[in-house]
Amino acid sequence: MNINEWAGLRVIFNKCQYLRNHIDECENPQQCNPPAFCSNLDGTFTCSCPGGFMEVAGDCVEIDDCQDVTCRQFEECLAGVCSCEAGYQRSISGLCRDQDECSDPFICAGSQNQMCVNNDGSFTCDCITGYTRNGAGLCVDMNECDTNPCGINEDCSNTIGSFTCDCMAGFRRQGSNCVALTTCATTTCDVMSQMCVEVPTVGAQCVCLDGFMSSLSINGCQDVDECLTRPCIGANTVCQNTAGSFECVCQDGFQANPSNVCQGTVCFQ
Ligand SMILES: [Ca+2]
Ligand SMILES: [Ca+2]
Ligand SMILES: [Ca+2]
Repeated sequence: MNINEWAGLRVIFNKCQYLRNHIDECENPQQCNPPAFCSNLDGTFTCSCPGGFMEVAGDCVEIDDCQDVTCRQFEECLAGVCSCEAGYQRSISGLCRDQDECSDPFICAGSQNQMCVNNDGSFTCDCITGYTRNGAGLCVDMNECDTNPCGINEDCSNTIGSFTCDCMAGFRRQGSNCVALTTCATTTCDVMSQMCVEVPTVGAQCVCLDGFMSSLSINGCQDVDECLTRPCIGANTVCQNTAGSFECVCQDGFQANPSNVCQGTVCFQ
């Protein structure tokens, strides 16, 4: 080996030394066990734990600031400090109490027909009465008639936000029931003073004929005494009340002439 060859070997040796000292072990992503991070050093490397962790038997374990902390009800320990759990807030007494999220009037205002329902530690946005949540998550009118909520002889009508129960045709409301309407065929009215009328949703009614008025004291209707209103204005006339009507007749001693005017009978003699 001549001097030049020797020099060449030294160059190669120095390069190997350099490369060995400058290998970046951290290029291997699995060099350290997460969450440890790798630091390349001259000829070596280290694995270090990040902040909040400590090395225990080669592993990084979270430093538990809460290990010796005992929190009260509805509290949780975060970084060694007791804070109210989500949904709770510190009250004047110093304890964590349920937060009434519903005190915010807009908390359920993102969608129509909702109301806020507060509960311990949380709240819900429920559909208001008469509405139900559809597949799209919206509160829409509930068709209550689907569940047949009405009684016997009643028809259900769905309305926006509610529903109604009305008597079927041919029935009328009597208290909480629907009863069949009466008909004139089975109703007896006073033939002298009344006539029968079938009123929709009411049934057969006995109504007073003209010249009669309803009366609680007699069965049927009572004759109107038209003479009380002095309807006879012709000279020498007098009013005579009749059942259902009245007549204007000549006073005693008078007679109707051909023109239907009451004249003293003495004039005809
Ligand atoms: Ca609450
Ligand atoms: Ca409805
Ligand atoms: Ca009369």
